Amino acid sequence: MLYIRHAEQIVTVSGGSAAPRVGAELSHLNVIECGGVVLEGERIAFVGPHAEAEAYVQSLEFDRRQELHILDATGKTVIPGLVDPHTHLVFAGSRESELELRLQGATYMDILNAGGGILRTTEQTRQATEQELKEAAMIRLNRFLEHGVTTVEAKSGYGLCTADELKQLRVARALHTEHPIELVSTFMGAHAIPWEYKASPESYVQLLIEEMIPAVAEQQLAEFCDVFCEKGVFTPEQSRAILLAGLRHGLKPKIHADEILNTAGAELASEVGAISAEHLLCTSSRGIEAMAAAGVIAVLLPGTAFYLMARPADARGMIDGGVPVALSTDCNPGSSPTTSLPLIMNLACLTMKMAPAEALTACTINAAHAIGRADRIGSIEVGKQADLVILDAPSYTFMSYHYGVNLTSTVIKKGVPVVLGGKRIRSKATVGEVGEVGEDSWPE
Ligand code: IZC
Ligand code: ZN
Repeated sequence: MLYIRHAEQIVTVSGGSAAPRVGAELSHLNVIECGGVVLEGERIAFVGPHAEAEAYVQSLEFDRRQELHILDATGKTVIPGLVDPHTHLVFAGSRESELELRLQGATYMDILNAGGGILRTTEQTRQATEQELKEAAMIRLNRFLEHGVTTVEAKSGYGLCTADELKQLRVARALHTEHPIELVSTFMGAHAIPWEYKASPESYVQLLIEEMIPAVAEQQLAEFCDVFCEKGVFTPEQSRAILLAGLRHGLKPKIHADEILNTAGAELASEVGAISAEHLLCTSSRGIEAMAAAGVIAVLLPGTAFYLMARPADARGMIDGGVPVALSTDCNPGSSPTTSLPLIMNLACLTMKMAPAEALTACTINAAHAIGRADRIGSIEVGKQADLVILDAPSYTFMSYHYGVNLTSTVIKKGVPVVLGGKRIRSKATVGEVGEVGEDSWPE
């Protein structure tokens, strides 16, 4: 057992597991000022004010008290482990030259149309072995973990042929078992039209529908199916056909919508019953209304808008219009090469005028809803999985106040400390090993 004792603040984000939070609910964090959390195995056994936590611990039977390890959190803040619901985690190579091209005036789409961008990463990913892809993604996952992220969604989409899409998804599955971070996989073969289908994009759509989606579903390599619905990539009609094919095979729809231009992607997400629509930089008020009516979660990526020097999404219009909002890094080698979800929270506040409380909800319980995991993660509640972060700060507001600074002190995944003093301690720790890191003594 692990007792996180005497925290300045515990931000539980509790009471939102049934449905994603909308409107004013995004600000309801249910903060306990001065409290404790007790973890038993992989679960949260108790959370409450300090005096009650002490009493709970005192009430434990002698044997269980003997095996209690203590992490003193005086002056610190406990938050749920952060959840990143949109990443392109598994890829080979890098695209640093595109930054310079864009600074000279080229656009993201210019670069893609010239065979760079996603197609460049596809070339490199096709050439990489599973082991090489795994090692590269492992480094990114380690950085995510050091920033307090304990669950990550990972999309394929740099294979763009059956064999290499399956390869990417197998790497994600292997990482899920080998790394403390949990991965949730999305099939995104519809990320770009590969060069060999440039003259016949419809044939690629057919390949997606008839071969790739059935193979992914049969091998149970993904839960979701995503499409880059954008002018010059997949049309709304193609996107609809792909997402409906995914649905027929049990893959829930997600959609990259209205990122560069408004193609009514938000409306399409609502029509097909997508769990989430992502980006939404150019979504119209009609799109916002459609998403609110259908309960589609808006996964906003202010880091991508920042990095592409574009106007960010209308987060306020969405929150005030009743759309549940989540946030993500969009970690990818072209438009958002970052693993810092706390930086995304800063950007959400400073470029989209989200309040610090809204940003935290958007990176915890609403992000968990966006990947269908809110029953298990995203808040600090008894019975939920013990995924927690201890910040080196007296209040959660410091996460949005400091920027470009990592305040993550301790990360606990499934009840096991995996980051201590800001450093990863081991990739697969066991609870039995915790003694060496805590006070390991019983408070009288
Ligand atoms: O590799 O450019 N927008 N897909 C859609 C991306 C960005 C990732 C990339
Ligand atoms: Zn993306």
